[in-house]
Amino acid sequence: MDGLPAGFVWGVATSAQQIEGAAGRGTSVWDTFARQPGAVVDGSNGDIACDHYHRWADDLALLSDLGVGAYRLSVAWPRVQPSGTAVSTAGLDFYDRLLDGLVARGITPVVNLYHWDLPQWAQDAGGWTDRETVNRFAEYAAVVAARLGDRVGTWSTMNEPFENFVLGHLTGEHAPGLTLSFDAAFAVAHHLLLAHGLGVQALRAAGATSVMLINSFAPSRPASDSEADQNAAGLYDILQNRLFTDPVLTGDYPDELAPLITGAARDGDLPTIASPIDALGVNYYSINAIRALDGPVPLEAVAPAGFPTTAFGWAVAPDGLTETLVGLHQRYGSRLPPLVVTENGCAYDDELRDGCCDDPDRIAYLDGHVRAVRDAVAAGVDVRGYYVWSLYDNFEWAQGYTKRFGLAYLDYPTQRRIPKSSFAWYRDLIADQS
Ligand code: IFM
Repeated sequence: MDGLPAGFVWGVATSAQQIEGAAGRGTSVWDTFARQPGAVVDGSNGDIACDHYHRWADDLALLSDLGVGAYRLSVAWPRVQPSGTAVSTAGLDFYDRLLDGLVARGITPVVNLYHWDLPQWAQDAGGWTDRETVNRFAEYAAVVAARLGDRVGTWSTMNEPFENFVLGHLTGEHAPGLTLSFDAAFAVAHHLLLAHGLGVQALRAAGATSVMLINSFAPSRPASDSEADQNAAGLYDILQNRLFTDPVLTGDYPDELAPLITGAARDGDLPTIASPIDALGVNYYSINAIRALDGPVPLEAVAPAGFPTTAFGWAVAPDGLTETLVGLHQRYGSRLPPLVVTENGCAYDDELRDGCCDDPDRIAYLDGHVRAVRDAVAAGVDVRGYYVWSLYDNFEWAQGYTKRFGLAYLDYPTQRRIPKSSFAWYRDLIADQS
C-alpha cells in the first residue's frame, strides 16, 4: 500500500492464555476465574484453547504461509514460574523452540511478557493490589530476557493494562474478578505501571534494545449532550487514553487522577515508570460513547449510534484509528516514541461452508483500518508497523469461544486451522509490499 514508510512491519498477534492450552504450565488467574459459574459465557476455559503448545510447528507453517515479517506472542508467566519463584526450564524450552522456529523462517519475534495471565500463586499473595507483585514481575522479566533475549526483535512489558485494571479489578468481568472501589483500584493501576517500569529496566539490563508498552486506545464521545455524560466522557478519555501513557511518557499522572494515586505511590516510582521506551504499541478496535452511571463505577462505554457494528457490538470506525494515532502525536509531541499498531481486528459470526470460510466483512474492516494508518502517516505520525488480531480464532476471555477474531478459522473439535478469505487478502497485501 502506497504511503507507508520503508521497512513498515506487517504482523499478526496472539496471546498465551488464548491459544496455548494449559498443558505443561501452572495455574493462571484466568484458569481459576473461568471455573466460576457464569464467568465465561459458554462455560469454557483455556485448558485446550488452540492447543498451540502441541501444535506450534503447524502454526509456524501457517505464519510462513501468511508471509508476516513479525509475530507478536506472549509468554505465559505461569509456564515460566508455575508454582512460585522457582523457574521451570521446561517452560522456557517451549519458547526457545518457538523462537528458533520463527527466526529460521525469517519472522521477527515480538515478545510480550504479560497478557493478563497472572500466576495464581501471585494472585494468592495479593496480585496487583500488592506492591510485591511488581518485584515478582521484574524477576520474571529478567529470567525470560536472559534465556530468550538473543532472538527477540522487540519486547513488550505488558498488554492493555487499561483492560486489566478496569475489567479485572473494577467491574469484575475479567480475572481475577475483583470489584474494588474506584479509589482502591488505583493502587492496581499504579502497580501495573511500576511493573512496566521495572520490567523495562530488567529487559535493558539483559541487553534489550527495543522495548515497548502496549495499551488500548479509543476516542470517546459523550453518549448525549447532558453535562453528566460530557463529564463522564472526559473522565473516560483520561482513564483509557492517558492513565497508562502520561506517566510513562511525561513522568506524571494526569492532574485529575493524581489524588487517587497518592496512597500507592512512593518517592522514585514516577522516574521508574518513565524509563525510556523505544515504541508505543497501540491496540485499536473501536470508538466509544460514554454514559454517566450512578454506581460504584461512575460510567460505561457503549457503541455510538449510527455505525455498523461487529459481532461484539463494537462500532466499525476506522477514522477513530487515525484520530487515535494523530491524537497521540499531538498530545505527546517529541516525547512520543514511534508508534506500532500492535492489535487491530474484528469478531464476526464466521461459518465454515463446504470447508471454506468467507469473511468479506473482516476484509473490509482491515482494509479500512490499514488505510486509516496510512492517513495518520500522511498527517506526519511515525507509525512503524501493523499487527492483525489475530492469527486464528481463540479463547476470547469472558466470551469464551463465541467470538471469532482470526484470519484462520479454528475448528475446535478437530483443531484444524482453516485460512479464511481474509487470510488470503492479508497475505496478498503483505506480498504486494515486498
Ligand atoms: O482478544 C483480545 C486481546 O486479548 C486483547 N485485545 C483485544 C482483543 C479482542 O477483544
